[in-house]
Amino acid sequence: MSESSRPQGGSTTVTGAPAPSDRNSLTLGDTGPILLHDHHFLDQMAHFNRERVPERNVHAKGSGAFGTFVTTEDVSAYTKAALFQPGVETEMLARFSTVAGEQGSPDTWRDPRGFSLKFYTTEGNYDLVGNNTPVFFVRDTMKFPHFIRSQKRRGGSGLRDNDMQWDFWTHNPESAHQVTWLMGDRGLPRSWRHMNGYGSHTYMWVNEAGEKHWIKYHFKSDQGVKCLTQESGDQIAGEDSDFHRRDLREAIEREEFPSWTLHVQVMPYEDAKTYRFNPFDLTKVWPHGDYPLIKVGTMTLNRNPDNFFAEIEQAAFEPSAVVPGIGFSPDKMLLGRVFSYADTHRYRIGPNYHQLPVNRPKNVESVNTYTFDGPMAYEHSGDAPVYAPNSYGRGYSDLTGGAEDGWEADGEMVRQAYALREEDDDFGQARTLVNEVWDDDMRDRFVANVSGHILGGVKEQTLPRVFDYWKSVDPDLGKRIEETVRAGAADPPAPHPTEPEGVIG
Ligand code: HDE
Repeated sequence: MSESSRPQGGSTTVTGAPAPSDRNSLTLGDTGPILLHDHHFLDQMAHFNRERVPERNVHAKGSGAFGTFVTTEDVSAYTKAALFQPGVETEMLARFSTVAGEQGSPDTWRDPRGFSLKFYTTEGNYDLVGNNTPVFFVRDTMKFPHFIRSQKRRGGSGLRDNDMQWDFWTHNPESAHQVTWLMGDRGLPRSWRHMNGYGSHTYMWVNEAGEKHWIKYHFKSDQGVKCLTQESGDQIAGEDSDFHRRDLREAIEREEFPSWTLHVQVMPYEDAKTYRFNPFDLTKVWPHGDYPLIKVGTMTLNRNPDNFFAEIEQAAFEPSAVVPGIGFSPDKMLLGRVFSYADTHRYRIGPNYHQLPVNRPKNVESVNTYTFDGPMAYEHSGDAPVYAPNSYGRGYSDLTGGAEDGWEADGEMVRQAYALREEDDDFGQARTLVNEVWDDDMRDRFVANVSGHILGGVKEQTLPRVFDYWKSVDPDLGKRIEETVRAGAADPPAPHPTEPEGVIG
């Protein structure tokens, strides 16, 4: 096409000039070589070669939506955080995900689900990066890379391997509570709309008077909790690997905006010192009888992302993003995460990931950070002083003394698990879940799920440890699992009566 017949509204080059063609490269005659000065072709090809960022090394498959969090109750006795003051509405982003699967993996594989929230508050962004389970597999960050590798793929074959998973779990018996959760009904949610979210860790809240409390977050689905049977999950995985991503997007398109009610459990600061088990241990829940749920507000998702890459793939959630009135706790998992996330973003997205529109603290009056320059730096402070303190009027911070969200700690440097208290064991809370929370149908489905998973490749040498693990949770349960596995077939799952087929709950 000659210059004179260039279509109106055509594309441009990356530098904004009219692009010559998005259909034909520039060659010397119709069979000659492509010319090096076809810069538009070169730009297109070179950029295409770079158009992916690394996927998240865990939680790679997911999606999300924007919405609002409204604080409907008065919890100012516990926190001074602006977003949790009565009546405050805060713009937010949620991302849901599976853990071990890669970008293209099915949404309905059995796995915990990520429940990541970013609140764009007036005091800076607050990220609450939780899961749909209140507990986790291990209680020391040091174990996390090993745990994740055991859930992903073998070094040699590149295949996933159930034996590797059980080998890890049974060598780390503190995993029993979370594995019980995972293999139960809630290990396979019907959709992201039909699952609860948990902050999982113990966090600190600090009120205006400086008083501290330990808290746990619970986001209860207003859609109700619904789950899939293993059979349905497997079937859907083959038919529509994006089942959960599609469900959320289409629900919002239909204006059926999903919502969750936030509750917190609140433990007085001093209680933690003498509570009957370590309240910072991430493999444990706090009994609601001791610390009942206190309502805080409602989160509603009502806007789909306009662009998946910009707003979901480049979204960077980090437990280190806290605001005044919210702090960490001695949970060794949480403390490890406070480093890990920002660091993975620097690698995965780039050191200036905070400047991207989805990650910017957009509701604060101004950002005045002495972190500056580096690849793709966009926001800058002009000629303002680049050091602090300075005598040219650029502000800097200078808190000294006790941290308002700190806690007392003393002792020698050690490498050891938390000191054991009266009820600090690995199996007790898993036993309570199986025997006191579940009914017979749930237990039947659980035995079928566990046995089916074990039959999917767990080696003879691993099996005795697996049976002991479940017998430690409950002798009868362990025996049933052993018998089912030895018979070579998992019990058929209990019938599931509700709509659509295969939905429980
Ligand atoms: Fe994560 N986790 N994690 N995790 N996690 C990541 O951060 C990590 C843990 C969770 O939607 C990574 O941006 C360590 C618990 C969610 O973008 C990485 C430890 C809980 C997401 C990382 C844990 C989570 C991640 C990978 C051991 C629930 C998805 C990419 C202490 C309470 C975030 C990324 C999103 C993602 C590290 C354990 C939830 C590598 C070291 C416990 C929902 O930084």
